[in-house]
Amino acid sequence: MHIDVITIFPDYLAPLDLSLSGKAQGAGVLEVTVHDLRQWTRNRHRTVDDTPYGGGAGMVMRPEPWGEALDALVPLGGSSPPTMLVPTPTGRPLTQSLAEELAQVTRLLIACGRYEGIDARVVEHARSRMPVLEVSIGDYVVTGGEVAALVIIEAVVRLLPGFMGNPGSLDEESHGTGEGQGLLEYPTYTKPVTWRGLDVPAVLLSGHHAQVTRWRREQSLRRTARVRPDLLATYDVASLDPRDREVLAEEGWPGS
Ligand code: 6GU
Repeated sequence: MHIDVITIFPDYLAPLDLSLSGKAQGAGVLEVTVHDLRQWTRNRHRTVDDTPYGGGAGMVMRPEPWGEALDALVPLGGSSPPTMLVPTPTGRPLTQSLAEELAQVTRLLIACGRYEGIDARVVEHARSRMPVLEVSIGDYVVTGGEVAALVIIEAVVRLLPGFMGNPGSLDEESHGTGEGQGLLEYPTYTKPVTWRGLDVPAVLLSGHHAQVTRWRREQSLRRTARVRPDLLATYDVASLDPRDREVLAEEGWPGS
C-alpha cells in the first residue's frame, strides 16, 4: 500500500517511522510519503488559511494550495487514483470494519486540515477525481487532522497481509471481526505467576484448554457488560449460551 499524507506539519507524522508502521515500511508492505502543503502555495508568505465567509471564529484553509496538491499527486487522466481520506470530526466514524475496507485499497491520500477545516469546495472537487471519505476518529475534537491521520494509518496498516507477525492475534481482539466479535477482549497475564501479592488466575495455569476458553469468554462478557453495555445492546443474543446468560445476569444485564 502507498499512503500520501498532505499536512502543514510534516514533523507530526514522524512517529510513523518508530511504530508498527515503521516495520511495515522496512518490509516493503507499506510506503508513506508526507508532503508539506506549503510547497503548493504561491503567495510570498506561503499562507494557507483565511477568514471564513459568513463570519465566525477561527480560520479556514484556502482551496488553492489543495487544488495544486491534488493536481500534483492525482494527475487528471492518471490511472488508478487513490482513495482520499479527510480527517474531520464531522466525518463517518472510524470503526474496525472501515479499517478493514481501507486495508483493501492500494493507495490512500490523507488530507490533514487545521484551523476550522478546509474550504468545503476541496472535497466537492476531489470527488470528481477519486473516491473521497471524510472520517472521524471519535466523538471529541482534536486540534488537527494529523493525529487522526496517525490513528487511521495505525488501524489500517496492521491489517495489511504480511504485516502482523501473528495473524491469529487479530481474531480475538476487542472490536475484531473474528471469534468473540462484538465483545471486548479478556485480560491477559504473563510471568511471574505471583507479582506484588497478586496471582495469575489459576485456570490459566491449569492446562485445560476448554476451561481457559470458557474463562476468557466469561471475562469478555463481564468486561463488556460493565464498560461497554452499548456493544451488548447490538450483540447477537442468539449466540449466547445458557452459561453466558448466567454471567450477564450476574452483571445485571437486562437482556439476559
Ligand atoms: Cl478526524 N479531526 C479532528 N480535528 N478532530 C476530530 C477528528 C478528526 N475525529 C474526531 N475528532
